[in-house]
Amino acid sequence: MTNQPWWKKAVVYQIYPKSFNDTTGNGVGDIQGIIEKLDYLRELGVDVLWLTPMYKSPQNDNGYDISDYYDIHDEYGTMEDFDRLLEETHKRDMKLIMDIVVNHTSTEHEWFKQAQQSKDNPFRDYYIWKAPVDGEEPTNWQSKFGGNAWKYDEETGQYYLHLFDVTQADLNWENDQMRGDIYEMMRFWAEKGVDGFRLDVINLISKDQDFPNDDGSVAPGDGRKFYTDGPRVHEFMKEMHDEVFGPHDLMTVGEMSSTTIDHCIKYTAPERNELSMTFNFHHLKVDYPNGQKWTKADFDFIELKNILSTWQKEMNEGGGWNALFWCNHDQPRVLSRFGDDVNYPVESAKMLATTIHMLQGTPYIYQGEEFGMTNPGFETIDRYRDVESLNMYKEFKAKGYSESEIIEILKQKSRDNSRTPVQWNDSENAGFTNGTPWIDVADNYEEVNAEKVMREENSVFSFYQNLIQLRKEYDIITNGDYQHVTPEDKRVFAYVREADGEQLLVVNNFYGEETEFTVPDKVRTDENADVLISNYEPQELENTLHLRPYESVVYYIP
Ligand code: TEU
Repeated sequence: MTNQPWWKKAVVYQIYPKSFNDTTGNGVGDIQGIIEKLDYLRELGVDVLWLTPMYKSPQNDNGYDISDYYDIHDEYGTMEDFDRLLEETHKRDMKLIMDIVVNHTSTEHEWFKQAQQSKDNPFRDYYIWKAPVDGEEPTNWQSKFGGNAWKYDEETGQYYLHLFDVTQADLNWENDQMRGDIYEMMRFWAEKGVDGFRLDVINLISKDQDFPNDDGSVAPGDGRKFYTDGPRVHEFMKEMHDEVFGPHDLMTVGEMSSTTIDHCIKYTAPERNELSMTFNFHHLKVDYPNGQKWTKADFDFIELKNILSTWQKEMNEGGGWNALFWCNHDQPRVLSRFGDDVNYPVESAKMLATTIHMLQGTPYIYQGEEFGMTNPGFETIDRYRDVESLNMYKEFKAKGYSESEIIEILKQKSRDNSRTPVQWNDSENAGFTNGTPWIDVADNYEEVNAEKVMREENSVFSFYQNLIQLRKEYDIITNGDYQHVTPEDKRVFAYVREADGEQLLVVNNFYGEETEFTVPDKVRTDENADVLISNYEPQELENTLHLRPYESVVYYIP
């Protein structure tokens, strides 16, 4: 394939610096710690590293609350360290993308401090301020972290909007000068040589300027329809592209909260000049019964397959491009969520990896996923750290839930699940730190750690290496059409990819019981089929396949 952007065949690795590798002993990961692990990442075979925010920040939301876009947070190191990280990454033929948070800043950002001083301060209009309505909040919109999304400022008698934490004030994208300052900041990083950006909740930046109350048709005070994929969002994305991404030839991935396929096609269709690709979360809400995250629930397997399949098909038809992922720093560990981390940790980790890596799009691996990290199962509230978990705990206590009911939910759903330190080896604190880690290491680090896994044959790590290489070798993984062939099957998720007369059959048993799979007629079983990868001793392609627990197998039919 000529003229194809390089990132269509790339695999990205997400680093959550706070939990990655600590070299100073302060219990928090740092830039030097990332540099130490670059050879490991090179060995895995990933092309791009995405770093979650490392800018100066009071860390109320672990760096998604930025107080200075032009500086590095002290605990992580200095700008010189960052420059060296960039250089060392490039030396190893990998690229580096930064996380850019421009829906909001920390209330400790200089702009907000200025804005708070008076109604006529030149920075006032960089944020969204409203007078009280009947002595109360201007709208009933809820913050994503709980409570009303407006905070009253005593000094100036108005409310400011915060869709997330009260210390994360939403920026006013209607303000031209603010937008200009943001683009200038992005150019600062691009000129340093970073290869792209992951853009935090970028589809929330354009708000309905009428600021209506929500009628509660989805959930009380939901509010999302007034700012999700809002009125001017595509105009802003195009502007950002023309001002920054285009001239610097950047790879960009937008994090899209509660978005639609139509919008994601618009964000990513090349001729529209907005973004390279988008993350959406619909497939990660299949264990949110009635849209409720905070309930302990099994996942809906049929729903999971159908959502992934619809996105595959329609994004392809519309000329859009998906970012593929199971996990990030906001999600529980996928092995604990959709696999079996007790009885079949290795088989199910590999099966899940195959499922996502054989789809069309750009795959993302979240730190530790490549050797099978799990949820830590923290049993007491003092082990949880995330602002969202702690707010939920308070809210549910007030609603009358018992301690154990709340813990059971947090154990399954909390964002802390994926934020425990990376388990490098079986020494104290899993080799993450010589000090006291900011969040506890999961208890299973002696059985599950990178060093141990890398010594084993047929490990989860080597399986990921193989999947990454297959994407490089077989164009069909990048370009093939997609067809889901098991919409009703209660155990199997199988799909067929096709391009230029070639076929790829991807078969995954999502359960711990044996099952049978009848190969659909369209798949040419009479031809010589190669097994590209499997998590068991490979079986030949027959009309009926007997699948072992969590068995996963990919056939290539030339
Ligand atoms: O997350 C956006 C977001 O809406 C979520 O994934 C959110 O964490 C989830 O709905 C809560 O259940 C991004 C970042 O990835 C996240 O870490 C930040 O906290 C958030 O934006 C605010 O910047």
